Amino acid sequence: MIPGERDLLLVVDVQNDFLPGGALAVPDGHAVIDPINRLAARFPHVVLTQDWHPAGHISFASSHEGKAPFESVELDYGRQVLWPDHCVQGSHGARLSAGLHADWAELVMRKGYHAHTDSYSAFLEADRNTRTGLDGYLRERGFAHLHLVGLATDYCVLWTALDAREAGFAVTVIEDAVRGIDLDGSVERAWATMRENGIGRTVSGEIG
Ligand code: VGL
Ligand code: ZN
Repeated sequence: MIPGERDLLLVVDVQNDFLPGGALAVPDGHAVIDPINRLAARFPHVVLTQDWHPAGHISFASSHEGKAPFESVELDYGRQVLWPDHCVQGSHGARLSAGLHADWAELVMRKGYHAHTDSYSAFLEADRNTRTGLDGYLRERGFAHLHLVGLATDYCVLWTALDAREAGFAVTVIEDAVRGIDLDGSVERAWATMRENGIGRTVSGEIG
């Protein structure tokens, strides 16, 4: 497949905190960087997402008395996994990896900036009601097919893929350019859910 004008490479959350040494390091997370750089060089259009939480964010275990990271709580919008403090606005951990070479990216879409709502998805926050505006932006730009890469397979990539599909885009996840956190088999479940929802799966060698 050769990327054209209606194809977009959507690079999810390739930030220091999700990479080795980061606050919420995804196992083997650094392995996505080389394939993403190769892909980014092939796509005429690239958009990046950036998890961008205020200090004291509701998704942080430290914001909930007696709770530890990777436990969960029931919030008004449903169940929320609690994470170590990560991707705090302006911090080193929140920065996009310096190893990422995609200077021609046309938009950096920040998400998760509302103190009381998380947002794994780059389209729709965890209340499943507040929209980020990305759908309108991509539609206005005329993109039809989103090719997803980045971190993490079972959280931000999964939810972004599902909401992109729901919004009517064709969606393909590039498996060697994603890695997951994998809490209780969540990576396996993520791939199954994506398959059931018509999301394609390919490898980076098929592109370019
Ligand atoms: C993510 C957990 C918390 C992700 C972001 O990028 O997948 N996961 N915040
Ligand atoms: Zn987050």
